[in-house]
Amino acid sequence: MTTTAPAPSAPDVVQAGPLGVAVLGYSFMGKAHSNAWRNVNAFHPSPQVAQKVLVGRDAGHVKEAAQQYGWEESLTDWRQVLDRDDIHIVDICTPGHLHAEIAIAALDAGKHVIVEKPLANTLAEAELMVAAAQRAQARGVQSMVGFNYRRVPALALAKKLISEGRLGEVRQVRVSYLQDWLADADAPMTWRLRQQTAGSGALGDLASHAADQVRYLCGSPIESLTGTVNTFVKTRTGPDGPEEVTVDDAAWATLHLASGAVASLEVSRFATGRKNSLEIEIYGSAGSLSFNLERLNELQFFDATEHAATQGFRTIPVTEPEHPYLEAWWPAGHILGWDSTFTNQAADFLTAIRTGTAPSPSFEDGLEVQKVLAAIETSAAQSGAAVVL
Ligand code: SOE
Repeated sequence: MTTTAPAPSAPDVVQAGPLGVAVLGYSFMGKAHSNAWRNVNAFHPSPQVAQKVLVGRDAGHVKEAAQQYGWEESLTDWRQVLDRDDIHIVDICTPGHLHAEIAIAALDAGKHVIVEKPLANTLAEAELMVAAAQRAQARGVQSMVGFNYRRVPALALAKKLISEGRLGEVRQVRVSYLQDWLADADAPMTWRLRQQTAGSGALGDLASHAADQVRYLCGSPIESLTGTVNTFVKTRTGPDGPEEVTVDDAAWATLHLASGAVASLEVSRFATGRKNSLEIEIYGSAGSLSFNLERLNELQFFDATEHAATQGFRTIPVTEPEHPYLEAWWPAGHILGWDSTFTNQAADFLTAIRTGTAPSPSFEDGLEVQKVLAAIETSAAQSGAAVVL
């Protein structure tokens, strides 16, 4: 008797020709993602996209933004893009409280979905999103969470060096992500300071990147942690007068990885003078790496296997075509900026869609980061007690 394996289900989505994109949200992240979709055709040869629709709540503002960022049209209702055959990719750059509803509806409608980090505002939402992503994946519909710093060439190189064993056994990691845009106590209320819309403060905004980098670079799950959070300015002026700040301004944690490595994490939007300082140091038995986003074309490498007389941290200028992502860009020595990481991210997502391979970081990765954020909050609420993830 012969058994026939079930035929793989045909993807619901078009795999040839330009892929139509809709971006939801047109402020900071919507602008960064729009710029990526505009540039990806020019720098990354294979996948072609068409900038179809920009969606936002304010008809006048979104129309203006759509014209400025190169979109064919603008809409105010995200549901309309789900009914359209010319939209293949939905890119969600809205405040966090809308991520789950939109992502699940879009995946169920057969659209490939990319969601800006953090994946969701709560663990429960993130779990529902993972379930929707798994249902969609079975139909060839892809999803990804936008941790764009995985697409910094120097950090992708760091990952490669660690994977190749150039650092030996990784034992210690220090990651800090410091900004100062809230240090002024008179800075106004925004959606990022309301738990209802943002989920959390520096945790979701910055610790999500930091925790993702720890998981990505070390290639190991985070098993347990202790943490604390703080809100320095408890009231801000909103549109209707004084309003309570319901999220953290800064957070700290010690993370224990399954590999045995230990990482310290510190994030803040109150670090006066630090504008966008993501610093990562990784110490292994055979070498160390150090990176600062404010010098994103450089990676510091200490090779402990070199002769002691000539040892020392040296700067690798990460601008060669041999380095990750850079063959698609400029000649050696011609540096990239923060915006290029989003273009690299768009290119990776498109390649995954074209080749039918699961993109990374997945919604599952987003969920794992969400667990870290929730555990830091739990630990903080229990006076720094250890929390197992
Ligand atoms: C704001 O703090 C922010 O834009 C984050 O939301 C981004 O993820 C980070 O890349 C830069 O800072």
